[in-house]
Amino acid sequence: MLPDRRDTAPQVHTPGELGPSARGPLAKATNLGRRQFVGMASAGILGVTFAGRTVSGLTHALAPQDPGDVAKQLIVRTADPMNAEPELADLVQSWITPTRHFYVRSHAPAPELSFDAFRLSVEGRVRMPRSFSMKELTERFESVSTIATLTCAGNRRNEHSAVREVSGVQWDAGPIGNAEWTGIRLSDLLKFVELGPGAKHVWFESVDRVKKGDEVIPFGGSIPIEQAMAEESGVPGAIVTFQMNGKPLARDHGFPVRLIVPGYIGARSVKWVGRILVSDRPSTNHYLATAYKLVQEGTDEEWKSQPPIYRYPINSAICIPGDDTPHKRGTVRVAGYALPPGLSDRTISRVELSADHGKTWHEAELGPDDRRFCWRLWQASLDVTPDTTHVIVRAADSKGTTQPESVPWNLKGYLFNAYHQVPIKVS
Ligand SMILES: Nc1nc2c(c(=O)[nH]1)N[C@H]1C(S)=C(S)[C@@H](COP(=O)(O)O)O[C@H]1N2
Ligand SMILES: [Mo]
Repeated sequence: MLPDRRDTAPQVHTPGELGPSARGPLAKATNLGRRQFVGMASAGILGVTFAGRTVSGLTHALAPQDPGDVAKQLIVRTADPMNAEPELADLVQSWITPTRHFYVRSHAPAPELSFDAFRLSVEGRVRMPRSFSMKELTERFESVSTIATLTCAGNRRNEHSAVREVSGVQWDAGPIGNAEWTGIRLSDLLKFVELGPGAKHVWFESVDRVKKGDEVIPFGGSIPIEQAMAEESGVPGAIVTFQMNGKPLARDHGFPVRLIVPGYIGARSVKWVGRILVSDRPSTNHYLATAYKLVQEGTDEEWKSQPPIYRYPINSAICIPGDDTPHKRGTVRVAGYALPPGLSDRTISRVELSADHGKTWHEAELGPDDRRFCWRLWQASLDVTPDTTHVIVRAADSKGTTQPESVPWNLKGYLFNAYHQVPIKVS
């Protein structure tokens, strides 16, 4: 079978939409000057308003006056389906990412669902398969809140593309965000229906409809049962989530219900989940069985033999400075984020910067919020000279794991986590 090229299909934006000096849809947000952003906003490219939903969940609740509405401030990479990321300088203004600056990554248009009518079924290798209304889910089980970073496996794909063109949404370093997620433990739901023999993987299936050639399939995936049942220091392995940052999920983020799997790539956090199926094997859904793998050539053999990506690796990015304004010799304020690998025993313990092509490294000041499964913000006053052409960042975690200096190219442009660098002009 041929590998899926669905999320590598040509994008709807024409180069002109991003402005004359941008390199078409591949242009890095950081290359766009302030004036251009304002221009884009007035042209409707930024500041796009997405309709959120209230818990009443009325499908007609689309008007901007609805309380759940979220006015997004994002750079739209593709509008249909919606794929958008924040300007990097906006991304690191706060440890909790406000929903308006939280990226959206959707493979198909967001379905319009009613809170009152929606049902989630739990079936497969369970003793009491059944479906739940949203009211039952929210009222019958204990409510839990967890802060966790969600990151797309395609974060920084544009850097893979700089080596050798990778098709797909040309993400800069913005499809990542740290939010508070409120819902119920997946483990509580599974305990309620009682796991049967051979329960090894938990599949999630969305009610969205992704066009794939002649077929229409739901987005889906699965996680191992150990992850579904895990709970470490109060962080559940997976949360059946209704709220983001204290508000009902916006439609683009999965209203009325999605999964959040702390430590796993964003693709495993299935939005608009309508079916949970317990199985003795990993999901056969395209997005688990075929996509989201690291392959070089893309032969049938390679797609089959590679394992699905579950956890994300350590990463970091410079978000400020994010434009090409020239700096004077002296100190420059540099800021960004660092993400520990998606493992329960890791946090970020060191972030280093270089302004001299990696000859010397300067330690950045780490932000106070230091939590497992969460990014850490950092900043520094870095000395720059006229010899400085780039600022480079690299992070290390609490077990001494560091970022690789470079990473092998892969066909889909996933998990780019080499040292991040931004160009800087010093006069
Ligand atoms: N149903 C559904 N769930 C989905 C997706 C999707 O396209 N459809 N995209 C996934 C991917 S690739 C990512 S990175 C995250 C993005 O979540 P967000 O849009 O809320 O930021 O959702 C995941 N869940
Ligand atoms: Mo993703």
